[in-house]
Amino acid sequence: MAVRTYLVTGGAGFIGSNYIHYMFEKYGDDIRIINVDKLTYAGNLENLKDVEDHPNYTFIRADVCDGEKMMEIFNENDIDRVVHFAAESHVDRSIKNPDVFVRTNVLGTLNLLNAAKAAWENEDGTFKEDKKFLHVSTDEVYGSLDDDGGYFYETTPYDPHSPYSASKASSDFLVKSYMDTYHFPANITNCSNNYGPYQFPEKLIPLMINNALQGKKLPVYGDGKNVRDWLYVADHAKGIDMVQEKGRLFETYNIGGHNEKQNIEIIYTILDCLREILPDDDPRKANISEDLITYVTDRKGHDRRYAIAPDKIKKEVGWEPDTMFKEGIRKTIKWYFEHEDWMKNVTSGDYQNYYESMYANR
Ligand code: NAD
Ligand code: TDX
Repeated sequence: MAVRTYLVTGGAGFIGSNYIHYMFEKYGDDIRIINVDKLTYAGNLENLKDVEDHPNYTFIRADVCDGEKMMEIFNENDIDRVVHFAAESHVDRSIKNPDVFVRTNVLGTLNLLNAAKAAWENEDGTFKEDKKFLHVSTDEVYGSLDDDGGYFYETTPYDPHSPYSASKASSDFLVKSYMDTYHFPANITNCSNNYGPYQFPEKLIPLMINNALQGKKLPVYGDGKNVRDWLYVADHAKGIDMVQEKGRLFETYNIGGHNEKQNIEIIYTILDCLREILPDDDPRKANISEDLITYVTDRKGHDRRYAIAPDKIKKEVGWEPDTMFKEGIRKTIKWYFEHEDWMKNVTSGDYQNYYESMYANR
């Protein structure tokens, strides 16, 4: 079997690094991975320490907004698959500073589409065989659901509310337009909220774990009853791979495991798990208390509820999650608890300024 070359963008981030681990574990030497990442605050090469010496792994530090560089990477490598994760991904940051979201998420995606199209298109406008582009998107593009029911299907009209989700929706439409106009060989996946190792502690789960371990307040937005549909990150990686190999080209697939939880439920679960996992003689155990829960001003435009209907990916591709929430959240908490140094490193430097600016007067 010929070795297949993957171009992964944003591979030093949370989901990208988990995806690279998943792929090397699954395919070993049968694949080559080129990871293109700008290393923003969210990108961390520590996440990939155990693959950095793999002979089939290459890291290139580059900005997806650098169109010439993207073309150069395609010219120098015979890329078979693109998996495009690179993005600004945090809703709260997008509310404070939307511009970089449009730049990276929209222009960056356009550059990659152009580079892949230039490399893969034949003179007659058809595309070379077995070349595929997968655009990693989110359920947030569909908007917000009511408390009392309904799901996001692939046919649900887009209705983004935050600058983040609007930029992701724009990038999805660009990919759709390349498929419709040029017959560009792509898929889009729209996944629900991920959790697991290597997630930057600006997002709900690692932020609450880190704060609880330090005895810091647990800031709950609004009434704490907003609902997210949580999926263990390795199951997302599996879904992406299955869609690329078994899905129909030009199709969108929603990825989610029917695991809706209110934010406040997640926080109680984290506190319970920490009490269970921490040894009695660990001084951090004394910090773990419901008294840390603090209700703060709500996020602007806060989407109420997300819930994915995964019927299509299940039926057409045969994907189902492997890790149920009870097991996944325990594994995740254990991972953060055992990787104190990772947390210390990512929360040094700019993180304190970020935290102050987001939470100090909330
Ligand atoms: P992340 O913020 O942890 O990682 C993003 C990565 O992209 C980082 O390594 C960063 O350095 C890199 N990056 C940012 N700007 C770049 C640029 N201009 N050029 C090159 N690299 C750049 O994000 P994540 O949570 O891993 O999300 C990955 C993708 O999955 C995003 O497209 C996001 O929209 C999507 N997604 C995330 C979730 C979730 O729950 N986290 C759910 C569904 C979809
Ligand atoms: O301090 C907090 N307090 C709080 O109550 C934080 C950081 C979050 N929240 C709430 C807001 C949301 O209702 O928790 C929920 C989850 O928040 P985030 O972790 O910021 O995720 P969300 O806004 O749902 O977006 C995530 O899922 C979809 C990812 O960040 C996106 O990249 C992905 O597309």
